[in-house]
Amino acid sequence: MQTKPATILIIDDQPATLRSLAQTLQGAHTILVASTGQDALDIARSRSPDLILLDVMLPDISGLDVCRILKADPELNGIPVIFVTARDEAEDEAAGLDIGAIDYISKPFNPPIVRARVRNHLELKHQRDLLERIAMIDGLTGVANRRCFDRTLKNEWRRAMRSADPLALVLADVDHFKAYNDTYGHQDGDDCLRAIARAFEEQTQRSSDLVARYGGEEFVCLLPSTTIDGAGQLASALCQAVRDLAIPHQTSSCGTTVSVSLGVSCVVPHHGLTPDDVLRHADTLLYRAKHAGRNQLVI
Ligand code: GH3
Ligand code: MG
Ligand code: MG
Ligand code: MG
Repeated sequence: MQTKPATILIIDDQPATLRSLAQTLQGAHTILVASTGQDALDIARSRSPDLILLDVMLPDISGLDVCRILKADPELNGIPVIFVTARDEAEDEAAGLDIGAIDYISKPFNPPIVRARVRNHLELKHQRDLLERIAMIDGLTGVANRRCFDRTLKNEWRRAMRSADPLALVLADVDHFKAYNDTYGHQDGDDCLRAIARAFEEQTQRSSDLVARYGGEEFVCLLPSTTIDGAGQLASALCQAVRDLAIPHQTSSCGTTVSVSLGVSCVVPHHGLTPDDVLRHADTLLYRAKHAGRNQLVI
């Protein structure tokens, strides 16, 4: 069942219909209302509702076009749209469902049926959101996984390109981790990765920073709006935080405890450069840190 209260956006140009729909659904939900297509789109963008009830005939943009715009927007197309309309011909309903609406309710509507359909669609949305969150988390360490990192990098890249802000990356690889597993066993190896992930999360302070497990014993920190100096300071803190864990590693060539090597890269994204270029650069620097003796960072 639905756990947290849902936010529902109701769009209709008739004040009486808006009122009766809001009354039908009030109680367990936060209700937002709009009477034009443009307002609806603005509110959808700023409030990301869990569900949209959409009239077809509106004074500015038709409800069908509002739905098309929502479904074409990668950040909004996950919001289920239910048409609530006086246009009750079969072809109208088919057209609405064809452009991506999840359901179609004819006016005059029956309040208990509206409530039941809304409840069912909210429950499905809740389950989908849950699955999506699980699909973004690394099962071993609980930090973001590679899929989440790739997606966030793409979004942050676009954002940084628009704002001409620097975007920094820190790539970290555990030193002599094969030897660690061979000496202490895979179970301790897993514990070690969990401890490093936790330490990295503790060091990254900004809500926009992302720590992800990039691969086996590699982690990556994505740092939006961060200069190379800022990223270097964080990388240095990460390196120290792993030393401070003081996890014994007797078969390491670069100390007696577990350590990491890091590559730090920072760019202001522009055309002609791709996220892969920055990752490759960080990887090259990480490789240099390994060759320079490990347990250190290279910028
Ligand atoms: P280097 O200092 O050059 O990075 O040496 P390394 O031994 O860390 O590098 P290598 O790539 O040879 O070995 C990586 C090791 O990480 C091998 C692999 O078994 C281990 N590893 C990868 N994923 C996991 C995991 O999920 N759990 C455990 N316990 N070990 C893992
Ligand atoms: Mg209307
Ligand atoms: Mg590695
Ligand atoms: Mg390694």
